[in-house]
Amino acid sequence: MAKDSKSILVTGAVGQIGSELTMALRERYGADNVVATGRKTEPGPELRESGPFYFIDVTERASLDVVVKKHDIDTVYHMAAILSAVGEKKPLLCWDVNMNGTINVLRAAMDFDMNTVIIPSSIAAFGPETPKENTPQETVLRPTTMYGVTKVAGELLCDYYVGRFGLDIRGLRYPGIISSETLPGGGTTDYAVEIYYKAVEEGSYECFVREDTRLPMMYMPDCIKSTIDLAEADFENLKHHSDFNVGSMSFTAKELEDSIRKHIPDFTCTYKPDYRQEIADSWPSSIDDSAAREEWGWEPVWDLNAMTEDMLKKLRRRHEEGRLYG
Ligand code: AKB
Repeated sequence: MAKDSKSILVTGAVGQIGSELTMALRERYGADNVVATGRKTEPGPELRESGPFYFIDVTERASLDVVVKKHDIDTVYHMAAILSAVGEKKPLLCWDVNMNGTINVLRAAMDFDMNTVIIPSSIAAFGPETPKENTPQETVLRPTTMYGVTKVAGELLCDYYVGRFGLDIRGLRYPGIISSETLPGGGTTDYAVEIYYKAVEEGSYECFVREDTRLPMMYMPDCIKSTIDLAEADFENLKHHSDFNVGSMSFTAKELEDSIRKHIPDFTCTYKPDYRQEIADSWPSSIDDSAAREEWGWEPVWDLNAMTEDMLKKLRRRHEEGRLYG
């Protein structure tokens, strides 16, 4: 993204990643230059009061255009999406929001001559036939979830827009994202966030995947860093565009439980897999992110133990202040 970029729009700004990304972008580019948007959920006071906020529906092009025109938007971070677990309950909604939302953002970017569009993908683009360990950048993309189908189609659509129309689009395949500010909504990797909240609140957690489930994960500060680093990379250096693998850490649910127990010795976790187990089993265990490292210098900072210490410190403070859930 051009460093002199003047007006940024974030869709899905009330969500788990969008809420922290918006605040990081406001800090970096100036609060008035970062327009936050959400569909229905009320933003918290920090998001609402620190800069412009609008309710829009990304599936309705007109509602997007109003804000783009009003703020002369030149960069979009398109974070609005239906995630994997809700996507399996409501596949048509998932298709509608993820595909029509994406094409609307791309068309607006063309029509309003924008500089840059960031559209995240996910490890959900992979499927059971993909190599599980150290999953390569270029590999089999045959997901078995609707969310995954929309992520593969979205990557292809974005790369098509880059090649056909010369639009500057960038995207990363996020692993499960763990954070302490806004709860995730409707993903398969949500257990890796919920476990911390329940550990602090109740000292126990019932996990919806098996204890040996190993998935790639990332702590929010690295997620924000990867997103902004990619957005600011020189376009000329990028051979890939919409589908960068980004790795950080991989651990089993049991290893996560053990890392929490180092700080809360009485913490107990039981395992009761539900329909999300099959989704988790279809995804990689670890990711080869050498393309991201080579093309834009990606390097994660956080590991499991450092993340656990930080998460528990933050959530304990919030719990003491009586606002664990915001
Ligand atoms: C989900 O679990 O659906 C998301 C993802 C890995 O994209 N967190």
